[in-house]
Amino acid sequence: MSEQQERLVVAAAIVDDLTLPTRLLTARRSEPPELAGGWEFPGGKVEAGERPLDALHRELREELGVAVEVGGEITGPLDGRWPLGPGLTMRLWLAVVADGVPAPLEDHDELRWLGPGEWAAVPWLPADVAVVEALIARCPSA
Ligand code: 9L3
Ligand code: MG
Repeated sequence: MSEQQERLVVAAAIVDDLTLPTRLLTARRSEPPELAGGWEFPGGKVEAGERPLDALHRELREELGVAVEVGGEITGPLDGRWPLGPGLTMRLWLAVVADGVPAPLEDHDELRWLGPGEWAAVPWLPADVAVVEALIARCPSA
């Protein structure tokens, strides 16, 4: 697969506070069957012609019913992106809820706020584990 055909996924680490986060929102996937039961950072694929941050706001509105304020990006090892699998990479930003109360409207069957010391305490999707570790390292109050 050529570089141009790589699909980009965007996701958010939704926290309670952008400066000193102590709580992190995680979402349990309900589909597809091979990913169901795994916890993830909510988000999804960027559509053709869509800007990554526009896609992030769209996905969070669709999946959780919230508007967010986006903070800093948590960059990964692939030119800032995180590897997800063949032909798929992810960009991820810190965010806080600006409007609405998160609810599992689409693709998830449960949401959970993880408190200090709990951020790694759910079975994250394998691809998200390295991101959680980077996030914990960056947030001393996690
Ligand atoms: N994925 C992995 N971790 C995440 C997200 C949002 C997505 N935090 C993977 C799961 C799917 C693919 O990326 O294989 C596309 O995600 P979606 O559009 O089905 O949410
Ligand atoms: Mg999604």
